[in-house]
Amino acid sequence: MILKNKDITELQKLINNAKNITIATHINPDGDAIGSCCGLYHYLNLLSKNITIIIPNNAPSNLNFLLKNVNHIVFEENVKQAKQTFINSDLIFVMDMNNDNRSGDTMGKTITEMNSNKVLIDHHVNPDKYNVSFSYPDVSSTCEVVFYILKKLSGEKIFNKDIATALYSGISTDTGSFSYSCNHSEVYTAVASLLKTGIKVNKIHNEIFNTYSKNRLHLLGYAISKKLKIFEQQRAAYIYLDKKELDYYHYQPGDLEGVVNYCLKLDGIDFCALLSERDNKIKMSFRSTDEKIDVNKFANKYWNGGGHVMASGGKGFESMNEVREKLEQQIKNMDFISKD
Ligand SMILES: [Mn+2]
Repeated sequence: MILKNKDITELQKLINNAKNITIATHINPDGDAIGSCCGLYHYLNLLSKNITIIIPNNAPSNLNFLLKNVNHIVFEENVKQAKQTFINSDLIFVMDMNNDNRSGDTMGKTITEMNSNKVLIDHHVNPDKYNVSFSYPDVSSTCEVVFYILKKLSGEKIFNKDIATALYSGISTDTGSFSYSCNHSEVYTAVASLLKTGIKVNKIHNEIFNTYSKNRLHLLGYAISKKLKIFEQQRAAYIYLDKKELDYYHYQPGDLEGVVNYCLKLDGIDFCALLSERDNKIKMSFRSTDEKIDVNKFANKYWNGGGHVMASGGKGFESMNEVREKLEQQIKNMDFISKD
């Protein structure tokens, strides 16, 4: 991945001139969102800046270890303080999202209203315009992009354990522990550099992936054994979970993280979806095993969403039954394979 010198020079200037820096990311922050914010935070901390991370809502509890000793505000819990922090900041970083709206309506609007300089660091397709943009859809994760930026700004020696832990967390979660979106040798070179700081991969892996509650594990078992529909002929499958089922298993944010991928463990399945009922919508995740099945396009065309070629999300505003009917028709028509 080649960064443009012009962007780095511009970024350097913006950082030098900024005192108060705010780092923002998307709603329902995942490992890459939190990791990229924290990696950048720990770097800027070395430069003695006044830094705040603002996340729209709480991160899943398995990511809290990254936010320990990090100055951060949860927007929905503290709107007033969060808004004031945005107003006071002379530089805003927009991380792991392609436009302000991905922070949710209120936080998104707040970011858009700000006149301060804004820098985008992301790997989703179709980004909006920012003062400086580091948008690399072919890179595994935003954390990997942050790695290259920091290395270019200050050299590899700048990485410490805090930066490395955060960036490693995002790279490993966004690649499903190095099982997809990581066909570039560069990502392993980046990880090798991070490991030189002395971080322990097994410890981080345990923190992130092996901290299920009993309820979460039971919910996973139930979803797979009772709520999985398979369409062998179309090589497709999906899991659907109603609100009352999520309530029964005391659903916590993050509990469905990775559940969609279990459908792809089936031999002969190339496209899958996870449908889960939320307050006024059906939340949807899509995955595919092949670039030819572009689930970003599919989510964009039919389900008010998008993301990446092989991993995307969307939402349906009808009832679960109606959404399922529509999806099943699309599966039968093989609409997930783009015809244009
Ligand atoms: Mn990401």
